[in-house]
Amino acid sequence: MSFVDLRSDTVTQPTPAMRRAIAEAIVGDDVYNEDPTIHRLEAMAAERLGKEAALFVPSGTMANQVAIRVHTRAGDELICHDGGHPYNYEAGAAAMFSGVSIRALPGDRGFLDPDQLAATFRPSDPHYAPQTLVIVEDTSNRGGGTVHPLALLDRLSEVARSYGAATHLDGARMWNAVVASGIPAVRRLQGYDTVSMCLSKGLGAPVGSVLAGPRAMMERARRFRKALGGGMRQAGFLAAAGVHALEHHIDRLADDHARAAALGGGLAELGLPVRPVETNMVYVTVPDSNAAVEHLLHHGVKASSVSPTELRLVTHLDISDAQVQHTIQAFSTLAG
Ligand code: TLP
Repeated sequence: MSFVDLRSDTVTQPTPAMRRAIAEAIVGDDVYNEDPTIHRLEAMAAERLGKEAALFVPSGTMANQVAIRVHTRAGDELICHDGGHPYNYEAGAAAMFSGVSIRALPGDRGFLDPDQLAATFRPSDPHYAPQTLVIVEDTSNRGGGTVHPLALLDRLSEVARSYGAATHLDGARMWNAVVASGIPAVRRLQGYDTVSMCLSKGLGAPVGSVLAGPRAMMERARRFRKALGGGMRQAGFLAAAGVHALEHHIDRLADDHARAAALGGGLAELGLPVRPVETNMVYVTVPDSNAAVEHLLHHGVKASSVSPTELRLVTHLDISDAQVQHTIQAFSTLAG
């Protein structure tokens, strides 16, 4: 049975064209800094993100962790949303590798509140951990695939800077935010020192993320990437998929957004509470999420349970209009 897999946008298969790009990649040993395809990807990413330099890493988690290590010292505190990825889904790595604690703040739709952020900063005092880093996630995954308004993005980075903290944007799905908002990436990211961007989510590459920022910081980041085991030798095969993704799979994210909107609309028509759909994620409330996952599986649909009463469904490159309709159909028997 072939499933409609809506668990995440990480589940995509490389397209035939992407597979050709991978097969034909010219590669070299990247630990010697000699892989031309990685150099190409890093140059492209730096340019498109409006940063001086970029570094190819195996995962979004490593991109975030290398960024945290670059911006902080052991004993520091970083601030992020309480739904933020480093706080919830990175296996405690910020404590493990950087020795930092995390202060997690609540906020609607996955957004930090600038006033609350400002109020969170404490004076310099031997009692307090230095608060040296603020992480903003755009789109916000747990917030509902939500897109920060530009003024909020700018304001949050200004507040952080005014208290002397560095800023990192977890842009695992930043291209979804760019496409949904119509605001260029360089502008959206302007206030942030570093940015992580995933090639393996909506963009459809099998592996890989990029961290971008000031050149000197990226040179230090290269050392931390090595320390974490992320020096990958002839990884140009993976970077080739990333180059292909940046060239061909950004504009089409609008299709994923349209399909998520159609799916959300269809589920709402069935009477299920659905959070407003902003990008490629649909969060729907059900009476019992584990039972719903089982029911959907039985009808050929894979979904993620994110709480006892909520499911997450994510559209991506391998989801068609017909599969959206099939999914609504599968929910209709659940609702009935
Ligand atoms: N998110 C995954 C799960 O880990 C939850 C998903 O299916 O959404 N930042 C954000 C905002 C993410 O959503 C993710 C992955 C990451 C970082 C980490 O990326 P990877 O999986 O490449 O380490």
